[in-house]
Amino acid sequence: MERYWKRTACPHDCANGCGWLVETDGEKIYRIKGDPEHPASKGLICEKTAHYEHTVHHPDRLTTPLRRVGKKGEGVFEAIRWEEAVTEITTRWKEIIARYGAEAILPYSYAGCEHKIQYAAGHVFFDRLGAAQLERTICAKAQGEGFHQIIGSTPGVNLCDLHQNDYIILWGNSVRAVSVHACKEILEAKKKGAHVVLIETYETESAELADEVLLVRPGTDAYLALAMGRIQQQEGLLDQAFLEENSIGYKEFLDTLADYSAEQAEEITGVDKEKIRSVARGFARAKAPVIRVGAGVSRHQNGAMNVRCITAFAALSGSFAKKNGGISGNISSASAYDLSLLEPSDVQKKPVRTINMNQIGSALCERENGPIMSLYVYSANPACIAPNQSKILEGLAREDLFTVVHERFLTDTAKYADIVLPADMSVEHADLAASYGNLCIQKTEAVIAPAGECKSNFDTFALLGRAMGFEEALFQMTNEQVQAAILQTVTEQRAQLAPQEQERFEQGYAVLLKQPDSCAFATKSGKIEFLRPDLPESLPRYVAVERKYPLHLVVAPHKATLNSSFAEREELVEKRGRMSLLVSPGDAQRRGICDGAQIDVWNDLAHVRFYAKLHSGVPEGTVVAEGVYTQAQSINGLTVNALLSEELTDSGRAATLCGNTVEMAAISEEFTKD
Ligand SMILES: Nc1nc2c(c(=O)[nH]1)N[C@H]1C(S)=C(S)[C@@H](COP(=O)(O)OP(=O)(O)OC[C@H]3O[C@@H](n4cnc5c(=O)[nH]c(N)nc54)[C@H](O)[C@@H]3O)O[C@H]1N2
Ligand SMILES: Nc1nc2c(c(=O)[nH]1)N[C@H]1C(S)=C(S)[C@@H](COP(=O)(O)OP(=O)(O)OC[C@H]3O[C@@H](n4cnc5c(=O)[nH]c(N)nc54)[C@H](O)[C@@H]3O)O[C@H]1N2
Ligand SMILES: [Mo]
Repeated sequence: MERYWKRTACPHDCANGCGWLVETDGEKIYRIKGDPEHPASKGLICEKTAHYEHTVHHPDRLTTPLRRVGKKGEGVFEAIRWEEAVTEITTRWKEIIARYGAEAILPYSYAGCEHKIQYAAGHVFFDRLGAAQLERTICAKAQGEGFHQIIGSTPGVNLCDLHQNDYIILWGNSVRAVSVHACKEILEAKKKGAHVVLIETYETESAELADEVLLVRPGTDAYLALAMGRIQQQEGLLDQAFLEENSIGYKEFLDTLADYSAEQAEEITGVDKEKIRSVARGFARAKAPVIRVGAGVSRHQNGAMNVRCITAFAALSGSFAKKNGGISGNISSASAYDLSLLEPSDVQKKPVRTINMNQIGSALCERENGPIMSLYVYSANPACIAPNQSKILEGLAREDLFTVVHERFLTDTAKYADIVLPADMSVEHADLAASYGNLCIQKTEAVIAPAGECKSNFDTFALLGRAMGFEEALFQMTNEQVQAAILQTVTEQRAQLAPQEQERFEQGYAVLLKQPDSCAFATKSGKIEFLRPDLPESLPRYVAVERKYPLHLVVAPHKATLNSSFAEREELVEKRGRMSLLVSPGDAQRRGICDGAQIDVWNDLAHVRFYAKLHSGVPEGTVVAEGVYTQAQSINGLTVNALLSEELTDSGRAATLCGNTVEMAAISEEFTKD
């Protein structure tokens, strides 16, 4: 059959939102390449998706519904028909609703597919069912809150514009792992003389891009930011005119800066005070300064405050008014779509209980306030990615918990399911792509038919809705019809596109929305709000966090995989290597730990075994776990997530993934250096 290229977009949870061209004959995908006409990704794609045809046509893909015949977690299933699966699910749910009420049913989903229709596909269904609600805050909610408290929803700098900057701070952003495009933009900026600073907890690969590397004690960034503000204040580097015109409460804020000093900053953050002075000066004097803020700094007990303080620092020298200046990290093109069709309309008929997705382990194990009797997981893999893994596994193993998992592969979570439903992939359905690293939007359509009996999230909820007897029009629709219905409302952002751009969007090209003026702050006052008397913390300040164990555990993304996704791809998993903990040589030596040896790592939650990987770029007192591993890839059945607590951030009720502490020891009898 004749092969041709079709335009589509990467569906993964990643700020880049790359454009793809896929080679197909209408039945199979043969090759994937970057779409050179995508305004942000400009023809580049990452190593994970370069051979996405291997994921789409992987022999391990789930292609039929399954019923569990083995023990929970064992992964032994028999194939069943969709009708049987749907009957079993709806029968069990009706029984549970009659006995415990609908709030005993809990959906669990995140951004396995970032595209807007599949992401939100279950919201109306579970609202209609009256199920418990899930707070979807595992990722960057505290980061968002931190920005929101000072600059509102002002969209920041596009990743694809970083080539314009002459001073770039990568603040807790593992750009080499998570964004090939930003790297290219930064390299282009460097060719024109840009200065790049990396502020990190350890020397990531991104250090190769940096002229200066500042390694901080995790969670102390707010102090660093405010001390740099103090230095600018003392050295006359503040942009008073900008602050006067564009902010409120800056005088009150400046009054508090006397509490911060470079000397004390060195003590608290561990960064040399001369380096701190140099960055404070360099950022203020630059013509086009920008700070790319990653989510890592916000994944702490003081996480939203860290982001608020970094943003306050960016404001003091007027960076927002400079060329492509200010903050990058607060941008999203999702609001170009009116997604109200996929959101419950009458904001909850009666209030239902809410479960925070970071506390799923406790929620499943807790019985007193009415137990969760059924869990429906889609586009997520909680057994691997959520905090407090031991508790989650204990909950998932409950014999009386009816678990349904809609998945592409038999993940660790799916192994605990009573019923598994096969999910299709983005090249097999229509959807709407948006990004959280640039302002691109793109309409996608099915390139090939779904594998086997796979169904999209939306089609599955429509089927379940009809089977439950729900009569709403939404449950009678298909992906294509939902896409068309959403696009009928031309939002303000899409209306601003030039006619030829609107045409290109209709034809499936990615288009870039208009970037608003960087000083049109989307706050109540229209200005940067240093002073917020309505918040518990009225001004940005450093909040210290108590630590129990001597080593600070940081989790970080790995470039070869994406959270627990891509575990099916052996070549990527191999590149990543075995489950290791990056340890400073000093901390290792003090505990008699050799490079490559197995170690026991623990805190109040669990004992997890790792291979020690000595790394001179990890400061003493910090240990790092890159990547998300599966149980089969682990040594003792647990991964780093067993050491992460369910504690939530200061604002945003997000995960404190980087705010945990541990101790470690060598395992002498099982010394396995190789
Ligand atoms: N290859 C790959 N790409 C990915 C992902 C992946 O797993 N792999 N995950 C995707 C997802 S879901 C997301 S949300 C994004 C995340 O992308 P980013 O926002 O860039 O990454 P983070 O996970 O926030 O982690 C970035 C860095 O934060 C640092 N960090 C942690 N705590 C602190 C701190 O207190 N101070 C400072 N200065 N730094 C700190 C960590 O050391 C880490 O290197 O990437 C997406 N892209
Ligand atoms: N240790 C550690 N833990 C982490 C992180 C970390 O860096 N380190 N990162 C954290 C972050 S930032 C995030 S956002 C979360 C992410 O956590 P999750 O959102 O759970 O992300 P994934 O692990 O990628 O799992 C997504 C699952 O969705 C499935 N999927 C993909 N597309 C579809 C679809 O269209 N339909 C259905 N039904 N399923 C689909 C995939 O096969 C995959 O198994 O993890 C967090 N946990
Ligand atoms: Mo995330």
